[in-house]
Amino acid sequence: MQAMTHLRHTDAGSALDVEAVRRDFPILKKKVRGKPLVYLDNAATTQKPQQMLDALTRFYVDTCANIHRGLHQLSEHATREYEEAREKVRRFLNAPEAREIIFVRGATEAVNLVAHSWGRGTLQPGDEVLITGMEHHANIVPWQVLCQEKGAKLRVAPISDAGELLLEEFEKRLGPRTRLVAVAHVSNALGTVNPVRRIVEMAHRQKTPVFVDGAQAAPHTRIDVQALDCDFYAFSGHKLYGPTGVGVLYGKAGLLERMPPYQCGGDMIRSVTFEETIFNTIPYKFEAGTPNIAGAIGLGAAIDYVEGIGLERIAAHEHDLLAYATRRLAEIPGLRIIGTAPEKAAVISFVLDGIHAHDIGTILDREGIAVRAGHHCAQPVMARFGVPATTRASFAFYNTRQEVDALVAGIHKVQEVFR
Ligand code: 7TS
Repeated sequence: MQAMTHLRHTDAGSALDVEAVRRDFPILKKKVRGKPLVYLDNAATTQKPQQMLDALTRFYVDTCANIHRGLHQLSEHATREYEEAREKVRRFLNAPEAREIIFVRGATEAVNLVAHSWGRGTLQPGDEVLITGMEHHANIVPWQVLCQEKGAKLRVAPISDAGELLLEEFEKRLGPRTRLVAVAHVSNALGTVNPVRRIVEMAHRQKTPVFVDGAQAAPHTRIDVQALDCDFYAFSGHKLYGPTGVGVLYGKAGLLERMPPYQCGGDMIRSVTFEETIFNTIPYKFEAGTPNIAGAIGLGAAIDYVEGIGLERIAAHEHDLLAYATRRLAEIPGLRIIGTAPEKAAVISFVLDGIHAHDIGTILDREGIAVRAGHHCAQPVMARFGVPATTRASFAFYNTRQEVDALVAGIHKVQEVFR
């Protein structure tokens, strides 16, 4: 596997050879505004390794065909690769069965699928859905709309000043009417890692299923849906070094089997007459129409790539970057980090005294540094901390301490402009 070349055996064990991995990402050679690109917007989307791009090209050049229908060789080949990708995702999540893996458009579609299919069939007036105060809009709005339609109530467990979920408050809101808990594994705006295993234990004591939004977790840490015992888990391919337009919903087979289809059309049917349609079995019941075949295959290649490097090695490198960047940023006068939970992924949101995040983002861009500035689709988080927006640097395994230094130098420039 290619990633063996990325391991540098040192006395301290095998560390990630960042310069070698960087060579796998063509875009990282790019100059932006005449400066080397410093890409620190990985929570929005990650860059793509050549190995993944090659898998996409190979599909379109060598095996392009529709799946699950043609008897011809190309179609059989494409079907096999698509189903192999499903198996790669199953292994990646340690899901018990491949039929529990549904290919969707991304984390957002996964939430909407569960809200429509599970939610419409299950929620009654007076029921409750419990979320946390650190959710991305994608894990708020579908539940809010569902609750409004059903006369149910959306409840929110608050977070601390450090950006941690207040577990006792969460537990207080978990009652006999709670039909579902929906929680981010990792917050995109704060970086907080939620104690999902404990949350699931609490919810299951009430027989309440748990949906985990893993959009920001899957790229950074090993996921084991059996160890977590969550009922649903969702993530997006494009944040995991894969293509845009593909993502995954894992659901326990028993739940998925009881859920009605989310969309109707080809592949999700077994037989149709004008009087009646018999639906296909899972996972196909939830994959109406021609799916993103190339996307799924690309996602499979991205998973191969990430696993070749090793999630433990990725987490260790990113943890080092986070610790270094936190220390360097904390030294800057007038800078406040928003989100200081002890358990964090490599995301740093910050505000600067007297300077709007958009100005910071614009000036950093002139230095070739890409960060996100705004509310990060988490407006309730901004409201909780009393800020209109933050600037967010989010790291991937190809980032370096030198890039953190470039960010720090860029922030000093921003402060000079506004002095
Ligand atoms: N959930 C979380 C926690 C996210 O961070 C995001 C996207 C989503 C869901 C939605 O993912 P999608 O792939 O379906 O769009 N977060 C971000 C972000 O932080 N900056 O840009 C997108």
